[in-house]
Amino acid sequence: MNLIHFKSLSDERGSLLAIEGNKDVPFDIKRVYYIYGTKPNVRRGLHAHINLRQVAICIAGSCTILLDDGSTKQEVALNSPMTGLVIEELVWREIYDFSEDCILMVLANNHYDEKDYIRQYDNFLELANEK
Ligand code: T46
Repeated sequence: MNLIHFKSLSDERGSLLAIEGNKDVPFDIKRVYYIYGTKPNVRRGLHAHINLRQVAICIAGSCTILLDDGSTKQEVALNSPMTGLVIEELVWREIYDFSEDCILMVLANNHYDEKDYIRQYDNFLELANEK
């Protein structure tokens, strides 16, 4: 699992954390989205991407992300705005245990493309095992 620890700039006023593409994350940032207001017991994700790199940061609250590369499954608890989880291509992801106040921000290296999604787990396993 690849975690990035961002540097927070704090003073008597509070904190500021800046993230720059190709410096603090290992790619150019082309898209930012965030997931919030998640209802209880919801599971999101349940797909992989053919060609997309992302970094997920829980900027408020907490959630859990399961990463599955086709041979190994890892669960990661995210609960700090200073920690980014790198999610590479061809990794199945599921997100759950959202706290009520969770805001999960995701930085992506590509624009949104529905054709990039692998939504069937069997298809994912085939592609992951070919890799
Ligand atoms: C991922 C996990 C962590 C857009 O129009 N633009 C976007 O950039 C995104 C990400 C989504 N959408 C639309 C597509 C759906 O109609 O927003 C709706 C909800 O997206 P989705 O069901 O894919 O959301 P999640 O939480 O299951 O997955 C998202 C990302 O799609 C995915 O890439 O890795 O968050």
